[in-house]
Amino acid sequence: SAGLLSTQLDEKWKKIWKSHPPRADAATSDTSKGKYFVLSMFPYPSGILHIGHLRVYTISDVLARYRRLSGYDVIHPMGWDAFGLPAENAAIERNVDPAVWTYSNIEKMRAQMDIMLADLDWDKEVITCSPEYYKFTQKLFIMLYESGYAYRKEAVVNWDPIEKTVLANEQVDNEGRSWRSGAIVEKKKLEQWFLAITKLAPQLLDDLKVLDKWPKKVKTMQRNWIGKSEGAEIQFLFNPSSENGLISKLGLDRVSAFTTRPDTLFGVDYVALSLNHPVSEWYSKQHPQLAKFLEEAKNLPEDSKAGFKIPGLFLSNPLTPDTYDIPVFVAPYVIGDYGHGAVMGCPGHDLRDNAFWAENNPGVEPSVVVRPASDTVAPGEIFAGKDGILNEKSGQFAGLTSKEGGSAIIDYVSKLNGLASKTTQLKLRDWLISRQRFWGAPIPMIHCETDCGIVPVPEEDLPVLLPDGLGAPLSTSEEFTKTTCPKCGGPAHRDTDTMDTFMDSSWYFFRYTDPKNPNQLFDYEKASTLMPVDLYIGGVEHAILHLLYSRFISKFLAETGAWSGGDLNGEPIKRLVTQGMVHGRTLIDGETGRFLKPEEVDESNPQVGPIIKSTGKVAEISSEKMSKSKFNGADPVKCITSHGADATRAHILFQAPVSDVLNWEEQRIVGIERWLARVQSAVDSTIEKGLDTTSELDVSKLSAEDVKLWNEVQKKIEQITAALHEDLSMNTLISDYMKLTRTILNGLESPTTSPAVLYKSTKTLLQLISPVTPANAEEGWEKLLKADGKEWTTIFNQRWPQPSPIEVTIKASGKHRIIINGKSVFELEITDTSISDDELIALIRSNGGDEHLAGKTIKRVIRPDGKPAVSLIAA
Ligand code: ANZ
Ligand code: ZN
Repeated sequence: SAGLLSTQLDEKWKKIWKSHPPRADAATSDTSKGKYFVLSMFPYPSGILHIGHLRVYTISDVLARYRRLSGYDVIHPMGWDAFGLPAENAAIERNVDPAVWTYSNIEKMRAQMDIMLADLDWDKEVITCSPEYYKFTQKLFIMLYESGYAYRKEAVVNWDPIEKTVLANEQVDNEGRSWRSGAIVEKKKLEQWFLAITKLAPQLLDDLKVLDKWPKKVKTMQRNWIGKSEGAEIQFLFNPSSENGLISKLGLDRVSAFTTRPDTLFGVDYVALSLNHPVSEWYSKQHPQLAKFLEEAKNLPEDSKAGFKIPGLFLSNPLTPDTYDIPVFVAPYVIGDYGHGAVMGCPGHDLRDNAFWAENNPGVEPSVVVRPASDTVAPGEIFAGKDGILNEKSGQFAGLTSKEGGSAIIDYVSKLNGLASKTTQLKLRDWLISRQRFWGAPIPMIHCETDCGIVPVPEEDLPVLLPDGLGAPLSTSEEFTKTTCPKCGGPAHRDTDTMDTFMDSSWYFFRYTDPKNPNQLFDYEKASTLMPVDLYIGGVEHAILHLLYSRFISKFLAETGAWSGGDLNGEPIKRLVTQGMVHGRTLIDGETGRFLKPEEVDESNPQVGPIIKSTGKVAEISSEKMSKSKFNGADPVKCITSHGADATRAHILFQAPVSDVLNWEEQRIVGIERWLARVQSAVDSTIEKGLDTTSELDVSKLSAEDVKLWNEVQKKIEQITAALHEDLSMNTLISDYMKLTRTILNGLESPTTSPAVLYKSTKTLLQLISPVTPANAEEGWEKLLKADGKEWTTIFNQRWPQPSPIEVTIKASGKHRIIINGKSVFELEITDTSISDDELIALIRSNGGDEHLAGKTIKRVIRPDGKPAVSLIAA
């Protein structure tokens, strides 16, 4: 029978599932295995479901459906990361309310997820820009504030001159460009809100150890981001008799510097200060030239060699406390908020210091205090290795290795005058969350104009609603800004910053556990039962920030007792899978390098490849990140409308392992379509053969072929289950489906296989494919039930198949071939054909099998029907 087209199948089953939700039947649903939380990174509602979304949501949908079928109480929610710049820009450009724009996009994308047959818990949906949600983002902020994790600080911030907003350090790339606009970021000083993520840095670092189901690569990225350096803090004193006035005016009598190389202390030729170091700032008031330098240097890159020598100012090296001979520079290469914002300059051993020294003290030889352990340094070069030997300039420490020498010097100085001590430093900075933008959660703080300072908005007044507006910053709305102080009732104004959208996404998975709670972020019990997330799937581009912020907030929430913290020290995610990018098939004119539109080539002859219509030459094909300018984008919805959701889902899983780049080639979907047609024809032939729905198989009546088919099906159950349960090898999953379908079709063609085995095998096939191709599975299932004279009930109320291989007793006595893990190892006389498995294993072991089975356990004993052989599967 021709059956329905795949696209018609989608429609048919979508409709039926709407009125008979496949999960409504709580009575039959067995959730004995406990909860399973499958989370996929929620999308930004751009309005278009792109191919990357299709990939991630297919993976999560398949795994959620599989877990549900296996008896887990699954939560598989969806939501929208709905605040952020694009809505605001759309508002400004097109004069539409960002809320209207966002909600209509959400509407469109929900429908697109429906088209892909994603089975989502829509009753748990969260939308971060809805007041019901951001009320609690605001409450979370106040909780952080009240626990001392949120504070205000004047800071030099990264200013994106195009987007006109402050950016977090993380949003600026190595070249100093904004991740948003690509513009070179400027430095500006503003009062900002920070979250003290560094307070939890030790835990964030240590607990990477408990995340044994995270990709190594992601953990390494997080570790490097936190960037813990072991080293020392060294203090350089000002001459107390000098007249620089620092001591009296600022209470400053020293400069502290962090170093990872205390072994180079004898080689300090200068000290350099950051532009905003208190000493730099104080001196800039005395020296107009320095003030001018600071102004200019602000916008210089961090690798600039510029410097300003503070005239007449000298420090002493703690090794020689009374000699004030170290000059002091102000230099943009010193980072203001790393270490102490000061560097002990060792131009003899550090490349950056060397470049700086050469620029600012041309011709003056740097001090060299360490030599390489083995070879020598070429003339004109410096030794910057960390594994040298201290030379004769290092006095009593000469001859020690860098490591020993560094420790010995710290010990010595700390005893001598306490001016050195061991410390560690982090690269991680506190999280700057203030944004001067409109489309975000307003920071729920009030600035009293009388005496109360900064006061949190009382809980009963939350949420602080965004005013209606078309994207202008909140500071421009007097109606929003003007308020009264909750403490004294006097005049006050609201904080006009909104929160970084990473704040919205740092806790959304908690909200899924209790999405409608009107009073709290979530209920303690609910979150403590459902968290941590068992499996999180998303793009590797979120490996650092989103995941680090989520870990921080989750640990904070555990610390404040909002949830139990689970069994992973408050970690929110047990297992993480980062799916690879989807690349598009890109056509290039080899002569000009020009990207070609699909309509510019003739692809009617697959043998020759795509011919460029205008030149008659063959176009080059490559696979590249999808972009409009390369005409290589793919529209998932279009693919689904022409091939059906099932085929599209299977295709995207089949093309590459989940973590690899996937080269999207739509025409290859024909292989999947052929397979799905074979599945339906297996169902049809099973019915044509005459249904035998006997529930118990009578093993003694089975033919050798029956047993073979049966056991192959069982093996596939095992492999497919492993792929879905633990390995997440979704591409081999699809090839296993294809092999199993072949096996069953072969069985159907054979005259000696029995209908009972075929019926059970076909049923099993449908169940196994149901997570990936739900409409085809349901269609086949309905056909089988109908042929059996039964009413349809959904295949999703069935339990996941369990393998039960048939073991057949040895029928012939005499010499048997012994096969271990597929390899024939020796021959053995077996006379007792009714020998038990255990006796048989003992017999094989004692007759030379031990050698082949050393350290292994026997997983399975197979006695092929009627053949003089025994096969052992051992691991
Ligand atoms: C002396 C020295 C000698 C250094 C030498 C290195 C090599 P990591 O490993 O990244 O932590 N440093 C310290 N504070 C700084 C700041 N605020 N801005 C720029 N550089 C700073 O780097 C630590 C090293 O970076 C420190 O060790 C210091 O230079 C520099 F042969 O001290 B070192
Ligand atoms: Zn007040």
